[in-house]
Amino acid sequence: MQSLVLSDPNGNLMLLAANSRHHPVACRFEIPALKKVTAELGSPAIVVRDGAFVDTLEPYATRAWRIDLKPHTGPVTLTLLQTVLERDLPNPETTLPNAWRKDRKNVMPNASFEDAISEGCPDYCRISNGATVQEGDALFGRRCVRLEKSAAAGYEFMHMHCDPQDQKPQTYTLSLYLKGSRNGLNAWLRGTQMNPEKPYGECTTINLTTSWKRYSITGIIPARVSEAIHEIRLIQPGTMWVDGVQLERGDAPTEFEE
Ligand SMILES: [Ca+2]
Repeated sequence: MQSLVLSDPNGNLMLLAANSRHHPVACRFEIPALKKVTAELGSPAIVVRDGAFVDTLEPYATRAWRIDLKPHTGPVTLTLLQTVLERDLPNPETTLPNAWRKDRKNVMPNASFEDAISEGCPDYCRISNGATVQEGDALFGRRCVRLEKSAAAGYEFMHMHCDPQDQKPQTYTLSLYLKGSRNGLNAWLRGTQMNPEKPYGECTTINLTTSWKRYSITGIIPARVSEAIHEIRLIQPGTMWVDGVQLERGDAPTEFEE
């Protein structure tokens, strides 16, 4: 929270407050001589009690309050008490450099799409308009990603960002579980920085089934790679579900770890 009191030449006071972070903050403003607070911007009616008032500022909220003080002598202090509402804090994985979990077998963050700070979009991923996070019917945890392609041209996709920062080129295997709305539905899996000398990186075409099945590709990811995109595309009209993505060292997928 940032807060500031301004005054004009006539002594009128304005209290400004801004929440510069992505979580809500419950605030208590204590000003001993406080008589009245009038909201000028972005706040409901404020009740002053015992020289203090409270408000909860949503992420990136701004407030402006006109302040009236009782007669007083000497300087007046403003005390701002803040409580971060932790239930809304994002998963710390969202601040991973290079989106790489270097100490884990599965270096891919948010590997089963349980975290979605922006509603409908899994953290660390970029998705096309036909893709969304689905609540329920997941293979791991509560959520999976659903891609729905209409009969129109083009394709639906999800890009998963993860840049391994190994000192030397390293063999990795990318695996994930997929399910289709019909047997034979076509999908395409690739790693743009996996065997990057290939035109599309390492890739494979997949014929989906209507039950969850695991698919994988293996290749060498260069040292200290950047902009490594791991992509799954739905090429034909239909629906595809995705869960349990794993990027791990070695040339074969091992048991999935969240
Ligand atoms: Ca999941």
